[in-house]
Amino acid sequence: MNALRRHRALERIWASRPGWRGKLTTVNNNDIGLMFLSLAVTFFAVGGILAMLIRAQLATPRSAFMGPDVYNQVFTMHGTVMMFLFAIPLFEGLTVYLLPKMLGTRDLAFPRLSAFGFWCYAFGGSLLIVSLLAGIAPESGWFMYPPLSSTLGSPGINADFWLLGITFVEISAISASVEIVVTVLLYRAPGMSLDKLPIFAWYMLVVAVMILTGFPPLILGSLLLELERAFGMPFFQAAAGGDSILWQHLFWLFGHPEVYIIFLPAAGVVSTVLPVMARTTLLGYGWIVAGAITLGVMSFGIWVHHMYATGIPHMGLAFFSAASTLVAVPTGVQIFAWIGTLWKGRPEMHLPMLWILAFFATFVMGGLTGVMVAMVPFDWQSHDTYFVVAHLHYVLVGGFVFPMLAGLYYWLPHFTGRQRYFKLGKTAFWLIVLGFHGTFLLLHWAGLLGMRRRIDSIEPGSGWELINLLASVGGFVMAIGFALVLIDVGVNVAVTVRGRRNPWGAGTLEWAMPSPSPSYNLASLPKVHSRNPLQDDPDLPVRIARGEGYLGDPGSGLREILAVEIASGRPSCLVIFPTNSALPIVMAFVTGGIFVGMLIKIYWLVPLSVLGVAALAAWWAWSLGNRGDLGLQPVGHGLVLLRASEVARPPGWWGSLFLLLADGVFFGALLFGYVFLWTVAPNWPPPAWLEPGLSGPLLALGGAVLAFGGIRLADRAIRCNAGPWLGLLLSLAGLAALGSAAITVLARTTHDAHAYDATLWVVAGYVVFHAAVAGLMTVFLVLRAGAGYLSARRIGEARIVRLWIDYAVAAAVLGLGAAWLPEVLT
Ligand SMILES: [Cu+2]
Repeated sequence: MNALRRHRALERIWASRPGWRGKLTTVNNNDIGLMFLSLAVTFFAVGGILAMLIRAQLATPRSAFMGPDVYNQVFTMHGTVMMFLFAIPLFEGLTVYLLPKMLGTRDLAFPRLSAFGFWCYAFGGSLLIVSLLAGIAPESGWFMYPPLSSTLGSPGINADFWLLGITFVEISAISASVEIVVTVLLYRAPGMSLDKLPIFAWYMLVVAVMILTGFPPLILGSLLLELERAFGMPFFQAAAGGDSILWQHLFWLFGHPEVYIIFLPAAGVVSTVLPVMARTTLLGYGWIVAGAITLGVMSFGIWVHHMYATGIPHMGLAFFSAASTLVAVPTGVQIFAWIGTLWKGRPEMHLPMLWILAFFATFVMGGLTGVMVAMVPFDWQSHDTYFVVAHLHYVLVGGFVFPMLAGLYYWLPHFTGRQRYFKLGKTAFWLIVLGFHGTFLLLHWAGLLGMRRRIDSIEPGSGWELINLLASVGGFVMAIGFALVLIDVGVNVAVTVRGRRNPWGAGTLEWAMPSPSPSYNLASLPKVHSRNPLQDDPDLPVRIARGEGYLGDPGSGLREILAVEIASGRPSCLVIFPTNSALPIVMAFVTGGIFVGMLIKIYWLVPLSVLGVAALAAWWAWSLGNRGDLGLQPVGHGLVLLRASEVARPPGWWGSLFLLLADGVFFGALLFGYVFLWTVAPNWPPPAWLEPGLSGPLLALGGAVLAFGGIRLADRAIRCNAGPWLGLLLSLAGLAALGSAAITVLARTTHDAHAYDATLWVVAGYVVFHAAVAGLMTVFLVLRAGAGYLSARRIGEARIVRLWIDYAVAAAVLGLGAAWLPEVLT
């Protein structure tokens, strides 16, 4: 078979349906990546317009351009759109598009989950835009502190849009992260051991794990605040045993790691682009990986530096101040490695290189003001002033937007396969960089002169007028620059001539395919021997296209892909990917019912939508797997492998594991909140502790033993090719008992009397929910066993269900134990 016929055959297997309808049913990483990127850029434009409105309002003293109500919505939405609807989705889009290519594989793990994530983002984001257009947008600032965001400070529907819309969007961040982790761990070109990973993939792995551990506290916080607003459960009301500071903890437990979640993908772009621009290899690969991991871990220990002004004990202040300054060390390691790379190479001043230099200058300045605000006495002076606003824009624009522009111009030839001739890029570069510093360098001084953030007008005679006028001019210059970038890229996509395949002479595998890339990415999977396969073997693209790698024979008509062993990169099994489907968009739409039901207070829609999602998920999962043992399959070069459905730990098991990691962090944050209120909140202890009684603990204990033991009995039966019915039945009974034990807790408390009762409601509700999920999965397993999908070899599904049952048992023991503990102790 020649290269062209192979290309046509693979396109038939992997391509999306033509036209816009194809976009609704696509599960292909190229389409979904581009959809993510275009939507994120659209939101960037929205956020940018909002920024221009802010600068227009503040350009002159006592401006009548906007009233305070509108202004509150505008600055809240500017921050919200930029952080949640632009920065994170842009990173997701870039990763969905590039990661499989760089890893030398054909698609991202769980393609339908990618599509589901995208539609959740699109629907959730639109919800927020609707609120903006209707003039009922969130107005409490992008970090939504109660009581300003509770019914007291924001009685309308505004804050609900934020809490529900952002949580909806965050489903896409969680699902993208699960995919990214599993892709980096399992889906790579054969031979790509962990020490040969492209540096970009290391960064993405760290970021994805950070999202899985950093986003759940915010999802919890949003849920609690929404429950307080909708049902009067007083988590954040001091009079009823709540504490508004709890929100700040939950928010910044997310919010500080978020800063690094935004910075690290950009650092990944810099580490990828810089060596190519300097015509050399990256200096200190191991050090950079260690630096990124350290930064990821440390970022979870410093959230309190956003809360110095809330009356934290002095010991705590000293600890968090020291920890915050320490973060400069792993960041410094990366910066020195980059400088060293420049030093040993011969840098060429192409546009991506210019943007990296702008990043260096800006980000280092933002880092230094970061060390300043890490100091408690200085922070007390500058807290909530424009100094902090300027600092965060240096870090986020300098540390994210500039590197992403480097990445845009670096990968543009790959995205479009065309040559640039309309060279607006350099003009845009100077407008953006000068405009940016013109705006935000000056605003540091406004902050030091006492200008508070979020004020809707400045007074004549305050001494801030000239600074603000110049800052507004700078802001508009920057906006013109961004408009030029958009025009430049648009022209490049539309009219120019075809370019060379690898114009920069890069060594990573995304340049080993035609550009723009075909739907299947690689016609065959190469064997990898180093970090820069293309530099070792310039003929690699031709040999890949000729089908000389693995899976070069498209004869099966299926979407075939190889999974590898995590550390060594040796091929471990053959995975068949699902084809185009409308299921993801339908499921995202039904998921939307949960949020819209809460938003417009049609509460019956919520459980109905949850049931709908469960039914769709079951339908989704039913289509996987096979009814008979297929045995070893040839994948090329004489290698034979089992199908993923016939190994004990299929990719779905790993996906469940990392999803449960996020779930566990959510639950951990909930227990943290419980302990926090218990020890810190005024108006504790509550009027009475919950009495365990006898029936609840007995049910829980028996349930835990039955559920845990039952699934193991079933597992053994499946391995012996016997019927798993008894074990599954015992497991089901056990899960029912666990759920009932949690219901006894609900029955003994009233949800809105005290923050204590409200917390118990959420804890018990969490236990009931997980017992129900594990129970439904067990029923699913019963049906699958009956239909012949399980065998001694096809045990993977049972192992996935076992994971969820074990988690439900652990959550029940911990949660119910925490509910009954205080009464036992007193
Ligand atoms: Cu921070």
